[in-house]
Amino acid sequence: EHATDLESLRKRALEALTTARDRTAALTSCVDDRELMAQHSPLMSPLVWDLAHIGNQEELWLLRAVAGREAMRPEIDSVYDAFEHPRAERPSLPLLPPAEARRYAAEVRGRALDVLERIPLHGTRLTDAAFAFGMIAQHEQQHDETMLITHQLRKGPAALHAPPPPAAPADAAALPSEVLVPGGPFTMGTSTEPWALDNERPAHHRLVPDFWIDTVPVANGRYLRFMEDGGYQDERWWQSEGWAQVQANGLIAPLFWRREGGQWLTRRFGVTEPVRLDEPVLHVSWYEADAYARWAGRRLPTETEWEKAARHDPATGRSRRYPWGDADPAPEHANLGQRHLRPAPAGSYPAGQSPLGVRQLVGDVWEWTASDFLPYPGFAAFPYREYSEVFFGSDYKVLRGGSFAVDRVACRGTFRNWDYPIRRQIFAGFRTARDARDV
Ligand code: AVJ
Ligand code: FE
Repeated sequence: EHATDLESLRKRALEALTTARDRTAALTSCVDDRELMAQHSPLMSPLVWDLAHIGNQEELWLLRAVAGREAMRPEIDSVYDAFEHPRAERPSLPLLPPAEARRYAAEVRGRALDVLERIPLHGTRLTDAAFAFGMIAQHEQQHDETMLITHQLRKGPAALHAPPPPAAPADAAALPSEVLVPGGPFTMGTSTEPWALDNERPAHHRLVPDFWIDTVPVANGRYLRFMEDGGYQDERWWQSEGWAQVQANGLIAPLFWRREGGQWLTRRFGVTEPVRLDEPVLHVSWYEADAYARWAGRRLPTETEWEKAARHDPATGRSRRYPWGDADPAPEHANLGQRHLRPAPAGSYPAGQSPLGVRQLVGDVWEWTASDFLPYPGFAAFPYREYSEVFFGSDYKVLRGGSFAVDRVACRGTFRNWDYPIRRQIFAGFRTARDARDV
């Protein structure tokens, strides 16, 4: 039965790698070569850098580390090393031109699938090898989300198209605004999920007091009330670095919003449209989320609270893989995988709700949490320090849940994302919480 597990891991790896490559191809074939080479924002790499970096990481881990092969093109390693060159610098590097980058990534993939097929199914090394394939599929999907952000920042007419998500279910308007999550012990993180990354490990116990959490992510309509109440003009709601960012940049609304003819418009992948009041707010910084919460008399949930709301099953006391249970994400559970290029209305996806009725924890928008990105007790860097360890500390805030741009291979109840609290171009929104001790 061990062999069967490994065989199914192999099948999953093949499927995850193929899904990722199809998405990479879609994101890099919808614009011309000039646009692939261009830098659309100093915050982002040229798309063609992401493309060859995806291939280079795959070569490093699957061909060189797992299979012990020689470097195919040792001279390009430094160009595609994210730590050697910050994003702003990447357009001036000697990048492989689009056709060559595609050829390189395809050649690496051909060899990697060969390795996947031949790798012995017995022996301890396989577990690490199987992890490496999952890690590389997740890595490619993470860059596919990064490339989608580049598309969102790009000027000019739409290059990407997708059908909208389904309308909100009938009960969305009648949902309670918040849900009480009972305090007590709960298991955070995982030691058993095969493709969980180092920062999600190990499973450990945490104790949280009772707290209330929003049933759905904060929607544009509610965020507009903060704006109309002078939220961006009132220093009381802001942490000092956030207030400085508001002042320095004249912020009055989420990124991509614009006021015209008495209404708020937003631009999404090249198309301008009115802001929808029932849609989760998107493209706000951690400081904006934090200021909104303070204005509302609430706060952001901690990362522990978020994970308890998403994974704790009060009936069994067990932590599950997803809010809906242990089953892999299906389209009825969550808005994932760039199937729709926008969040679904707040209150959507009743089939994906937690046992306590919290909705849209996974998919739609990344959710800012109150927490800094820190290691769990017992953390061990794997397979390399630069994946997570070098980012631990107070510079980064944790985001949870995954956006509409995330593939299911790179999202779990335990999955942790992180970014600088000033970032607004990422597909991030939030929900709020409050202590229950006074109630
Ligand atoms: C986990 C999304 C913060 O994009 O910097 C990609 C993922 N790590 N290549 C990032 C990642 C290496 C990472 N985030
Ligand atoms: Fe990377």
